[in-house]
Amino acid sequence: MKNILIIGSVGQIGSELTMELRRKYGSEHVIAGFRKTQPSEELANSGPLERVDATDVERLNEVVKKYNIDTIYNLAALLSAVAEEKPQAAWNVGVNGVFNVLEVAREHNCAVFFPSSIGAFGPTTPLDNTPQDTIQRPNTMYGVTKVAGELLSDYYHKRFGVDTRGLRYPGIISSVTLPGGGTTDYAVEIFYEAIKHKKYTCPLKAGTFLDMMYMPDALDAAIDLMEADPSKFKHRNAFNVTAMSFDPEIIAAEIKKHIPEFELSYDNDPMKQAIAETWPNKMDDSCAREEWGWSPKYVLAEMTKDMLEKIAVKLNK
Ligand code: AKB
Repeated sequence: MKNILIIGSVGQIGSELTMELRRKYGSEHVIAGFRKTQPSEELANSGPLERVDATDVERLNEVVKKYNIDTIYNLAALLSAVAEEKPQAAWNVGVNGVFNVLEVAREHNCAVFFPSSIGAFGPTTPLDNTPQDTIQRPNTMYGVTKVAGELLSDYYHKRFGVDTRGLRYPGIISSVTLPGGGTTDYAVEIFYEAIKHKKYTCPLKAGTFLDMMYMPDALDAAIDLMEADPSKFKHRNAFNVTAMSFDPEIIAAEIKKHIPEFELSYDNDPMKQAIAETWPNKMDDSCAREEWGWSPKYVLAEMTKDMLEKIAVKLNK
């Protein structure tokens, strides 16, 4: 039986992953770890909650021992734009926190999931069909922490046999919890503004292509990877995974099919634009497909329809 700890259970991915894991493994086996932000009622009422901070190794040890944890999903991180505002905090959570989690996992024999990102690539990476194994020289603090996390995860597996596994997530589009301070956030905000005001002002320029994925696929990717038979792995951490690639014009055109009056305008955010231009236009995720059967279910059309329906219900529109 799995006993799972989610660090960062109130974040964009954590809030939905915790509920999905509770459905799958039973609520009492999935501990929602949170730091400052109070968990939603749904999260709080559906299973155990613990205050855990990846940067506090003693507390981490205590919780892992208390619940006999065997699997840790470490989702704590500052997203790319916020990390540029607070580089020291981003390093502390994204590198020291990852190190603490791996140390605790080594001591207590836990498997660890680490979410890396398209942010682990940089200006010298091939932007089209970005290979699994390629140049990684990111020029953002977020990217630096993600590359460090990938390497630390590989190191702990090779050196100590810790069962580390991870993905390079693209921008995640979801309707439950808003992302906070990422470069790809526009692809979520556009849906709220389309429903509320039938228009959206985009911080990224037309022609800025980025990989994206709908939340149900992001959850499946994490859970399927953690359940996969490792005998087929040639890689282990940091699998490229993607589901779609679009620019602001393409997603706006898809929204217009449902809301014909929808209008897109631009007000460029130079920092987000500079970050986006160093990230892949589209990753090659064939290693994930071959080594553990990755296959996304949602492409642009289905994702857009589902998002518009869910956000309309959420906003009572
Ligand atoms: C961000 O934009 O910072 C994240 C990511 C792609 O890792 N959504």
